[in-house]
Amino acid sequence: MKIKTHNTTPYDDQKPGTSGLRKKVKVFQQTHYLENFVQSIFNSLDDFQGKILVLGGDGRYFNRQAIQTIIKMAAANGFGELIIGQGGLLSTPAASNIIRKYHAFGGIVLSASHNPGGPDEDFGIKYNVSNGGPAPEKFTDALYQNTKTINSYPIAEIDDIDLDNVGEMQIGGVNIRVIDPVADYAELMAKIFDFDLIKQSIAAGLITLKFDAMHAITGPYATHILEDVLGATPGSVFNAIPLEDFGGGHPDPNMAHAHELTEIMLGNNPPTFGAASDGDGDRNMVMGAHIFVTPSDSLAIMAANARTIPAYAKGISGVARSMPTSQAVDRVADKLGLPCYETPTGWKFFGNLLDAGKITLCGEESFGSGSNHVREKDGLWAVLFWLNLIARKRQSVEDIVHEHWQTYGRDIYCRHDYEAVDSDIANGIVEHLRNQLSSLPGNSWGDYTVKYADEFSYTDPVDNSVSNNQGIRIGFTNGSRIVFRLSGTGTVGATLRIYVERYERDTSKLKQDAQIALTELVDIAELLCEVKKRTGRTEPTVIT
Ligand code: VG1
Ligand code: CO
Repeated sequence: MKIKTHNTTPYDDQKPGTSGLRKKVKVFQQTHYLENFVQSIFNSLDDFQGKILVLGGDGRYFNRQAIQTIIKMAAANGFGELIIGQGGLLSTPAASNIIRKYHAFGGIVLSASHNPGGPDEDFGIKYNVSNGGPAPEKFTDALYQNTKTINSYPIAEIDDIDLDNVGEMQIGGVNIRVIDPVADYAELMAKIFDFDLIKQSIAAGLITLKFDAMHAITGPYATHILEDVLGATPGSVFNAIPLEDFGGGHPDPNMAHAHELTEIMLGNNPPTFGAASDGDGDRNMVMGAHIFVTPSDSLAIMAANARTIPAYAKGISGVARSMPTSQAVDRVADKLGLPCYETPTGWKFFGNLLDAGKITLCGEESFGSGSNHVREKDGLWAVLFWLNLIARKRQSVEDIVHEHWQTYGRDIYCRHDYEAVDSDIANGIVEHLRNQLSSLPGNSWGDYTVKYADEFSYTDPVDNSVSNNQGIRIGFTNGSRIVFRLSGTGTVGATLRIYVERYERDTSKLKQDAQIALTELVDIAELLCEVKKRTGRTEPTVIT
């Protein structure tokens, strides 16, 4: 195998965000841009010679080309074996599973997740470590330092690899395996859930379902598992063919972007269950007939009912949620006597807790939930969890949610996103909030009196690493909260996220409309952050 070394110069914008490096495709297409980042990953690793690297992506535009480059660089850097999803495809949770199952050294996942795809849209790249999870901050910080000094990279001068056929080949001492992206994942799901029971419930008509794959990676996974294995009517999975531009849409499973599913579920004669997933398959939206389940409630309901699922029948060790996620799961943990951890946003912070066995389930308000079965959030896993739960309880989604609220009270929740805000204005908003923190406690607006106001920082209970500046929290004496933070996954300007929640214990008021119930808090949020005033906008870009 002939190896060529290219000289290069650093780019100054390769700092990984919440979930890897995400940029416009055009940025990645600059000379040596992708190569610099990939080589900086390899330069941050020790002792990987001869070991296994997993490669796959969500199939968006530039995926195929990037994979070929990475194969040649991984071979030149000395990896012994590459395991690649057929067509260069692997959902994020499937990649995590493959890394774990085949004891790989790590994996590179190509995805910009819920961001749009296409020549003028987004691409992304992320490194996952040997536990199958996103590399921790310690690694991404070192990687960023390496991107600033990189001056060369080696690349193998070999032909492009045929990724369309499953098989194995040896190229210059490197073993290259192209595998079915779905098989290992489907096998894992069958071990976790009661497939026979779900199958019976579908056959008996207790469960009818629609799954919107949003022209993204879960199409083949969901079609195989839900239709072929579990017997859902053909066509239950729609938008099932992955497209490089996701059909022009945002592959983001919320009511704004998964509007086809939303119309079905809120319309006439809906099926009993509806779900959607995102670009790379790690997010999920769960709906029932005429009801949307907030991701924070979904996590709480899963925690409360974990014992109904075969893999968690013996109970769970603990739970975790990201800081802006509602406190619904905390109430379940409290009642069940389970430890509950509050982490910064991003799945990488759950890895240590899962590895140490401190938690079994975890989730985020951003339509992500998962368990110790892999080290990424997992969209289809959440869907199967709900199907298994419905089949066991023989109740509708609506009844399950309402019963949960009756027991625990309801954390009424919503998130307002202001996207593509001028970065200086966004930083000004954060600075303005920061300056108010010390004077806020004690201030009142109507029923809302500030109990605490701080900037979240996290000390990992396993390795004691500290992560500062993880968002601004304003807590009120009645248990309500407002959280502000800037997104770390956007590619244009800055995105301000405002998370609002209010706890309702009065059983006669549980079914209120969230937007109405949160009006006052949303007004207080504006008073504090002045996003409308400072940007001239009249409403958020997206409300979820
Ligand atoms: C967003 C979400 C966060 C999630 C991250 C990656 O990050 O808020 O909860 O972990 O996306 O999800 P941010 O920094 O933009 O708020 V995925 O499905 O895009 O990999
Ligand atoms: Co995703």
